[in-house]
Amino acid sequence: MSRSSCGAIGASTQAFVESSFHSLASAEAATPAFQRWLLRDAASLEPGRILGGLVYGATEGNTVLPAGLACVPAALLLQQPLTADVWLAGGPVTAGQTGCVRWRHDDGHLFGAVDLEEDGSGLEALSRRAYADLFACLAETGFAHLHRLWNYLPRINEDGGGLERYRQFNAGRQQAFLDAGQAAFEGSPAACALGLHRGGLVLRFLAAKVAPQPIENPRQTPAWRYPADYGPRAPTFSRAAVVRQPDGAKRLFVSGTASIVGHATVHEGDLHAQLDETLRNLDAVLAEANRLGGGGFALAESDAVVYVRHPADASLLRDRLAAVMGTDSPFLRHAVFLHADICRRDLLLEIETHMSVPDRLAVQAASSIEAVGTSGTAPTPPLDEPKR
Ligand code: 3EB
Repeated sequence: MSRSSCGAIGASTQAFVESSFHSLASAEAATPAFQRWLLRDAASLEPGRILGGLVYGATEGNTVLPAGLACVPAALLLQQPLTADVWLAGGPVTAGQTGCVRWRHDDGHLFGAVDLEEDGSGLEALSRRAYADLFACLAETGFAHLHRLWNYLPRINEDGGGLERYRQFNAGRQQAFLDAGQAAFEGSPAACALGLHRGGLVLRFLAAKVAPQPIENPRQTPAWRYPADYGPRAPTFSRAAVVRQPDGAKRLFVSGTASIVGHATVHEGDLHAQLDETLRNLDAVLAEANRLGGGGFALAESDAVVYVRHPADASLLRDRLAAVMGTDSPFLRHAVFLHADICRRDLLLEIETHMSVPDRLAVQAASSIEAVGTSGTAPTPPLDEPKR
């Protein structure tokens, strides 16, 4: 099992304290935040501010990434600049490696990355091994709860010797969850799974010490309950996860969402109708997250990734999203469009998104205990300034 270098996650086998934040101004609230940045701005952050994150459009070799950031090696569409979802550190960062998993954590969060080339053992075995190491990493570091997983693999819709490669991946992933005694069905983490045209098996993940609240979509069969028509083992993910942080932030991670109603693909071959159905699914999952998670999440204010099977479709998708969401909405200004295969042949696009909002209940509780204290205003998300 060889490792393809992709990203700058700490690679030592021994854990070590990488930074101590001695020069971090106290005015910069220590609230760890997951924010979307232009890579060129993220690259000017002080070393040590970054816990982890994803760089969309970066590939091994084309960019030197700041420590902690890992690439998503897909082509950016629509001439977009390199963009990153950056997890800022809330304190000193410790980095290490467990098996094939490179990881970094502060007190509250762990970001991990796996990049594996296929070695002839088959994608099912490779996926099972990658996830076994991922769970070993969580056990070793004490970050018990997976909040979000990004899964990327090449030729996702191709046959892998009697079984579609996505289905092989699903088999290995689910088995690893079962092997590790992790929730493989109800309560599984938010995730996405896409086929990229570069890289091997690529996993990125966020884990923490607090449990996420899993969210399902009332319009869709839970993926972990998909019938065997979609493969011998079901995919292992929930439609979304809400996370209440002790620091008073509330986060929503919405899994990859596509034109699926119940468990069936709808609007085969119709790009506009697939987008509209995807938006209905996103609205439904946001409504469910608001109902179960205390409210405050708005799709038009979230940071999305739009995966597009045929690059020529990207501008149509952007125009339609602009009409629905507003050209000046944060959604439109921040959305990243990537070239990727969706995990069902008949799907033309998939959208995932996330956002952070103040947790009103936690903020009220904190202010009733302590009327004084540091300014709790979170830094403005960096992409709100420049017009794109
Ligand atoms: C779907 O709804 C579309 O296998 O982790 C979306 C999100 C999809 C996550 C995964 C797959 C995954 O079934 C595909």
